Amino acid sequence: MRDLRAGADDPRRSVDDAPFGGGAGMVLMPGPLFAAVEAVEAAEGLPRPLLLLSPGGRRLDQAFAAELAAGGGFSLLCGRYEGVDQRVVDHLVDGELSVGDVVLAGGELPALVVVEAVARLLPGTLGNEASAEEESFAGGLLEYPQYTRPASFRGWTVPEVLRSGDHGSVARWRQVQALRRTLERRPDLVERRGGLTAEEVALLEAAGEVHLLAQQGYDRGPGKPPTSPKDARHAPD
Ligand code: 21W
Repeated sequence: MRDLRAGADDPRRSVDDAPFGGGAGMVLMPGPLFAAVEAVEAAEGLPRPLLLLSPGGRRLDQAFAAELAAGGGFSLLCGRYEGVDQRVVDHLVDGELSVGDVVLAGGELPALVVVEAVARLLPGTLGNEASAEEESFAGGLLEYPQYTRPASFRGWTVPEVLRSGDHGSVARWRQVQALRRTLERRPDLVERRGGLTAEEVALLEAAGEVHLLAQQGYDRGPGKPPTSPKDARHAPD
């Protein structure tokens, strides 16, 4: 924690000023930001990369969180107001990171998002070894729906298969649900992992999801090689 104003060089201890060229809002001045970062660097060392939270940065995703967790550390710098002087971007930080296409008032909450995403991947944190493992099994798909007691709540019942004790059927049902949800809500995630495998297409067909498969372009029928909606869309051309 550093007081930005400690690096101000005027009697008013200014850390921001109006943009050159005009326009609304204030811009964080380079002097106080360089001074704060260099003070930390000198006092305790500054783990790199130093990343600026910025709406124009690379979008944070799980793969980048995993990279940061596997690395030797990192540091975060947040802007406020309308942003920071471009010389901070060009000559002080190593990269820029955004948490998504939504406009916030500053980088503090995005920084906490980065810290939490990375922290839960570190060994021995939050007792989440099992859930991290389960996530990697899920292989880039959305999660299947979960239920706990009671088996009936206000007349809404838990799917029978989950109470059957048949672990194979439970696993298949969950995989079908995860595939269904992902195809419906986030087909981009399915594409990113290279489309559906022949086994996954067969599983969805066996579950009666032919309409969903056809709608998503997976309508070649069983016995064909792994396919993707992109291939199928281009097929009629
Ligand atoms: C919001 C800063 C808008 C700058 C001309 C040129 C950090 C953030 C932020 C903020 C602007 C992140 C301008 C998702 C976010 C953040 C504050 C626009 C004005 N005019 N991820 N530049 N969303 N936001 N700059 O808002 O600092 S990571």
